Amino acid sequence: MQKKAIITSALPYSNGEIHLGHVASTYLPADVTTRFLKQNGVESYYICASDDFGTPILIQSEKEGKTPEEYVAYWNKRDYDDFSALNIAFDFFYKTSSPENIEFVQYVFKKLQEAGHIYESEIVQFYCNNDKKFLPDRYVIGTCPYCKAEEQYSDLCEKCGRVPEEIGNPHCSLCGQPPVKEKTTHYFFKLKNFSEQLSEYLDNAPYLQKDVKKYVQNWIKSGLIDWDITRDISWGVPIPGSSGQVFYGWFDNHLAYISSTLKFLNNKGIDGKEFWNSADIYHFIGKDIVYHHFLFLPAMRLGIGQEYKLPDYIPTRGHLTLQAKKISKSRNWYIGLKEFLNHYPADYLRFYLISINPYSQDDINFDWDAFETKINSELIGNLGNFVNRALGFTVKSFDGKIPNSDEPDQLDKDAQDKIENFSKDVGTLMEQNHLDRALKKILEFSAHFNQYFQHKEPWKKEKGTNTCVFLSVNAVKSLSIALYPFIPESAQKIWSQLGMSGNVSEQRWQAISDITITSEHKLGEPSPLFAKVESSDIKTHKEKLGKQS
Ligand code: B3M
Ligand code: ZN
Repeated sequence: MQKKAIITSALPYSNGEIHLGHVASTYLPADVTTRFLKQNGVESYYICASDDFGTPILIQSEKEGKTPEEYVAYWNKRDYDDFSALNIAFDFFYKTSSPENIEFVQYVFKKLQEAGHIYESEIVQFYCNNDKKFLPDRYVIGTCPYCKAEEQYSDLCEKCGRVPEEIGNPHCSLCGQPPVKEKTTHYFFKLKNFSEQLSEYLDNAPYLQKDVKKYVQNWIKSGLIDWDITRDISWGVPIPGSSGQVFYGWFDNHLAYISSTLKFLNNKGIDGKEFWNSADIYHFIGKDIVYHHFLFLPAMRLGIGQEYKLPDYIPTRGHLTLQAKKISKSRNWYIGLKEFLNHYPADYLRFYLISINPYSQDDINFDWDAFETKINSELIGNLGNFVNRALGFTVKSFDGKIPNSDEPDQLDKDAQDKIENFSKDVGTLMEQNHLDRALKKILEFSAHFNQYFQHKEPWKKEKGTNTCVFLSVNAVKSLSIALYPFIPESAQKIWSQLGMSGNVSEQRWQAISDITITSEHKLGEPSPLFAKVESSDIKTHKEKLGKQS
């Protein structure tokens, strides 16, 4: 671990509400990781921004009778509010349409141009005579030339993840008519120039996932294509010296990782550039944007002489399906984050999504019944039960005052070992990005102490009761700190019920393994942490899916 870190997650388009699919792959893992790094004394900042530019946003704003500026301002705020309700704690949430980003994008373009990585070329662009407009990117649908999947966007095949050079059987996504071709002059970024350097970067980046590196290396081997970075639309970062054209959204959006960080840090009186270059850089993404983050983004940074360092970590996770079916907004097969949080606490969603989400590109599935079982049996039956039992018993039998421990027996010694090894056991997995396994370890710890409590039978008030209470209360303290990155609200509740001062967020990770609650410490007021998930509600939620609201 470096002493500093910048954490970003894929920038949400300002074009619709955040749903569970977004949260699972990027925002939540990034938030848990940032909280963990902060607990470890790493000066870490979680930076994000809304992705404001592009044709889809322009068209949608027109449909709604708003200016694009008004339209993206609405979604920027709405997304931020929804994320906050899930306790996604960005240090800064900005936007790709900020003056700072626009200036930075133009600066990067000029540097790339000076370095010879940009050229101009007349191209023929799809144009729809029916809709009277150029049809960039998503506006043309057809067959992927590589994997032959049909009905793919011309700028990204969602089946094989590649960017087609030329799509087969093209048709307009607005009206379905085959488009005609018109001439226009565009700038191109020489991605091809970077094949060797990119390959070397991947080979030498120790923390990038091996399997992702492998298939990205294969893409490089089979030949990269230069990127058309111009768009004939009005909503975007203006191309210097060109009238009316703007940059392609993927040219400008990832630069907002840097421009937003600079703005935030410089405002704090920190030299942003120096910080960036001496920090670990994390970009959390979903697997559909691997191409952009493993090739395009590093190539652009290489192209400006690594003025800003390349990512150390690009944690890439799979897609979320819902009840084993692909999420689709148009078919109402999705769950909005805001809607979900009207029914259940943020920590329920955080707990469930992290526990089913491995550090891999495997797709994961949100299942309402599995959610009910996880919450009721693991979060409540295991964790909630142990915390409530240990604290409740201490209050009832010792008036909330921790007793002095007496001579430990073997069970006590094992329990003490568990506490002493806990921070390392969980911490190692966290450092390796295995958040799901780390959470599992925490549950095992709690289950162990549930059994320990059961075997020691402190309610009999025999010899050994004091030690059992002493160690159990300390185990609750360890749990509170260990759970903080995952379920911060509940962790704070446990902290308060323990009668501890300050906030659990301020505790160092290492303190998990310190037995610091000593005799005479007085507990706070214990109360149940969680309410059960009811089967009847789950049934209602399931019935609602796929229906118009
Ligand atoms: N706005 C959303 C996506 O494709 C896109 C991410 C940009 S990250 C620089 O998932
Ligand atoms: Zn059309």
